[in-house]
Amino acid sequence: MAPVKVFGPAMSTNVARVTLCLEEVGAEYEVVNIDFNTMEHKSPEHLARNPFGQIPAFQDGDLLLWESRAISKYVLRKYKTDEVDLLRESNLEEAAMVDVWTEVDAHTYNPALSPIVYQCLFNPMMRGLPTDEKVVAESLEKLKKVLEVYEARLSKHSYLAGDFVSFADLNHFPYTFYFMATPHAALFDSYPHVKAWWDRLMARPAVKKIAATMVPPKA
Ligand SMILES: N[C@@H](CCC(=O)N[C@@H](CS)C(=O)NCC(=O)O)C(=O)O
Repeated sequence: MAPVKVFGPAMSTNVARVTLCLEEVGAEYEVVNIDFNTMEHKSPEHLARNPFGQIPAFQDGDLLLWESRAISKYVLRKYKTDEVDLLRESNLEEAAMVDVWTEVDAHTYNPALSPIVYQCLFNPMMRGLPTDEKVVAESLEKLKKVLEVYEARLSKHSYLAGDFVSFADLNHFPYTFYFMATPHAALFDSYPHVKAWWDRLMARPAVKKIAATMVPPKA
């Protein structure tokens, strides 16, 4: 059977979310680069894959999907085994906790952390824009409050949804990976349980493999 295809640059955070899930389940896949410089993401071919002209897009035979979290969940359901079950859908309560912390990543953690990544890394290194230190300072204050909640949670459980690694943890990988390349990475040292959780995630073979494809621009 032809491998599934992920469309988009491998270093993109939303692409990395999908490829990490594919690695975790051991699926065969191909990453097809989409060139933003030539506006390939707005080409008719790509708009047929994602009508919003964004990456990632995903193809499995006749099935075309977009939205990185929806694609990832498709992957985790399709390739689920007794050994690799990252959504925990056979257990109502565990699945609900996976959903809770997946939502926390999307709506609370990421909005606090990602502006720091944009200001310290993506804007200066990829767009030639200066770092807005006011945005960074405000975001750091927001992030500290979020990390206090994470510290309390992770002092009771080894992973966010419970004592098992899940999609909720994996979702945190792409932006946190880039955050660790900013001058503010040491912030995590103040939250020992969060730091230990992050180190556990980074030690996963699938995470190491995807991290190697991301290569953060030097701050
Ligand atoms: N919610 C979407 C966000 C996708 C997204 O924002 N992709 C960006 C790159 S990371 C993009 O394609 N930007 C180009 C554009 O919006 O025109 C997902 O998770 O897949």
